[in-house]
Amino acid sequence: MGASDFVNLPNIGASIRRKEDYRFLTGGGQYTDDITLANQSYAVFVRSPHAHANIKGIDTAAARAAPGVLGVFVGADVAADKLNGLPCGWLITSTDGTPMKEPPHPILAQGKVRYVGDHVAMVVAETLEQAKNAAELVEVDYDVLTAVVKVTDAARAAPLHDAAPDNHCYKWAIGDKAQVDAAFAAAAHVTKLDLVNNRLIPNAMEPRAVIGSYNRATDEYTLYVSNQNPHVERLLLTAFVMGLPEHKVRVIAPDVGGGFGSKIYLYAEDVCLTWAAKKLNRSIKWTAERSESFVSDAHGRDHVSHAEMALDKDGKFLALRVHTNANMGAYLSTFAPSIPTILYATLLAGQYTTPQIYVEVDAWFTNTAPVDAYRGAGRPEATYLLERLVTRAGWELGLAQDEIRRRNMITQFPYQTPVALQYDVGDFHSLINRANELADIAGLEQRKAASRASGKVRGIGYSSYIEACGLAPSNIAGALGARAGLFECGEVRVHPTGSVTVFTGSHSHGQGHETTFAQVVAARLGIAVDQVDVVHGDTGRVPFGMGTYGSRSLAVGGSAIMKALDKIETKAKKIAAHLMEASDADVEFANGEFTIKGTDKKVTFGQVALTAYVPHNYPLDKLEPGLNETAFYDPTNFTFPAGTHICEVEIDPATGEVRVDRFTAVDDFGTIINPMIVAGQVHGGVAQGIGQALFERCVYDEESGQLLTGSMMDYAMPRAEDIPNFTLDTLSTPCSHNPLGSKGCGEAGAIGSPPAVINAVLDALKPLGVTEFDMPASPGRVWQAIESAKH
Ligand code: MCN
Repeated sequence: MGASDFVNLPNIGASIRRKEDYRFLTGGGQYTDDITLANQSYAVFVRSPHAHANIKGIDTAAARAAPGVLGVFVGADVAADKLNGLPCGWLITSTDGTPMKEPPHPILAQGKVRYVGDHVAMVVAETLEQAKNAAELVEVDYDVLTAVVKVTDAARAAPLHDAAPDNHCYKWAIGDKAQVDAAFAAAAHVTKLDLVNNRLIPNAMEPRAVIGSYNRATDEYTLYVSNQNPHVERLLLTAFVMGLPEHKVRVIAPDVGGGFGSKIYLYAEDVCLTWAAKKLNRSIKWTAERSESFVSDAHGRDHVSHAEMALDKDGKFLALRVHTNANMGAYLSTFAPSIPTILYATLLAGQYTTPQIYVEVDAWFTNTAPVDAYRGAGRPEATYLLERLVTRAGWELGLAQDEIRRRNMITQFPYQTPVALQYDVGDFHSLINRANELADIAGLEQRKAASRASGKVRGIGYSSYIEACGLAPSNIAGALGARAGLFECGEVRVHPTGSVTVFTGSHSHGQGHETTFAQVVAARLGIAVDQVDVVHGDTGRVPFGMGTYGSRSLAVGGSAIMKALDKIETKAKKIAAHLMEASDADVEFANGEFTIKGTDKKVTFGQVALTAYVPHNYPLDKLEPGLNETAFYDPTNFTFPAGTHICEVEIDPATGEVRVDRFTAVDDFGTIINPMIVAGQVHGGVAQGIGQALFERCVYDEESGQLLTGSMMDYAMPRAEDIPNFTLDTLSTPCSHNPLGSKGCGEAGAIGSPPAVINAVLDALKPLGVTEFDMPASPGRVWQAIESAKH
């Protein structure tokens, strides 16, 4: 079925309440920590208190002798058992043709620690309290080394790894430098900008948690883990680290309380518990404390960039030149190298016709927690840089924020950017026009005057983003360095009574797949949504899967389900044709009924399902019994959601406090399955974007490498009172290459919003002489900027 027919089916575009709400709102969710296995013990990790140190010795004798202790494991035990380090799933090749530096990432430190929170030892005991007490008794003799935390200091700092003597991981570039330089030489105007994209700490509501268990009778492991992609977790764990056959390990990611990217990765804890479960023949649980999450979850962003835009005298973009230093942290996390390259630089065309773009990225190791994908993963960094630069260029040329954007927007599709991506569809002018209407630009001057009258300043900021979701055709991903395919798998199992169970390789951890995927299946089969259940997150039940990230689940996972439904429909038509004594070519299927053109013959979907499983009247020579189909779908391109976000802020110059007064987002997600769930996704994403723009900033002490923002007291997350009621709308240009016409929506809010907020802050502060500002615009920093501008 094509996307144009699909969008008109019942239940598509319906704001059905989430099937999972009853479970979650009544406390019925089952998260990893809620699960207790027979014979369960508890693990506690001894983590490095130093950012950079050699380990001279570890004395575990007292810990081993402590009450209830079952085992104490250190790096030497890992080495003795010949476990590999954590693998990196993406290879970036430097401009000189050499592969990125890929130092070992041991699951327990091998002679050296490289960030505060690095894993030194694991203690397993009968109770959590006993494990904690024994962990206190592990004596580690450290020889402390100097630490580096800032990406721009890495080149001059003491090396973290033998494999990277200058702490340099790779230098990567895209675009035609000579053409860009020529365009700059001929430009009427050049706008320049230095900016920092602040490091963020993910803070999913549910901390990471793991239970490792082993069955001696069958030689099988079961791993419960709060994770976004259980099959990928299993593949990395078995094939790359432990050398186990995959079928001997079952990974279950039950209800997961948010991930935002931070639960994509294979972490040291996951391997340690699986490994020790067999050694001790016990099931073992570990649940991160919040302070452990702060130091050990993969962080996000952390770029320092210089950008230049060349323009003609009318404000048309001629060329863009960008250099970015990206912080990888102490080790390469699972997909880290791809974030500041493939998912960042390729997005720097934005919505604009900039004919020439050249981007250079240097990635560095520092004594900080590893950095990897965090909601948006590279695209927020690209959007922030570009949308700040565009607004600045407009101001320098005396053009309003919407005007400079309009002058440069792409209008012809498909559009090939100079940085590899090809946008299939879009309507950027309609998005900005609608956003302008909803944001009441006409009333802005009056609102500014009212703010002034009360001693405040008011400003407005635009951001017209485009992003790439549903990564990516496997062959292209492979050519770009991915060490995995990026397809998805779906299985549709029709039961004899006509109800359906769908198995998807995507993982829902707040996105509502159990509802929206059920809507897709119910719409196609003409049955009620409550007749469809969705199963995910279990390698023992789902055939295969690449998981959830990059807002891919509907566009890729949903398309796999659509392919399986095509197969179901084809087979069901044959059964129906047999029942109606007709040719299957004459059978039509709509609204759950099979009919024969030009006759009044019909059979229902339920009758066909029953016939498939009770094949008394069945063409067994031509058809197998059963109605159960599996499909794999490999996308042929990214999907390209786009939108314009407009933020309006009011600032009190006396305190530096920024209040977001209005936030308008008009987005194009193609065909929308459930508008309420999509709005929820946009709300969450924009709230996170406002968090980055106004509050959140991970700070390490530059001398000691200690994490200064290591708790909720020091790391400011946005609260409900910080977020206004959003004004949202959507327009649709259906994705041209998947059967749903849908584009991803899960990250758009976090991608589009930060530059809108900061452009608004700068607009408001212009009359006070403030011209530059790095996120977050927290009161102290804004007040400081206002004071500095006075002198
Ligand atoms: N949807 C829809 N119509 C569309 C697009 C999506 O109805 N045109 C629905 C989907 O069917 C799905 C939801 O909206 O129910 C999000 O879909 P999609 O955009 O495909 O994104 P994913 O499901 O792949 O979710 C991943 C995305 C990412 S990458 C991050 S990070 C993120 C996010 O989703 N993390 C989240 N949203 C989150 N929401 C919660 N509550 N928790 C997280 O950790």
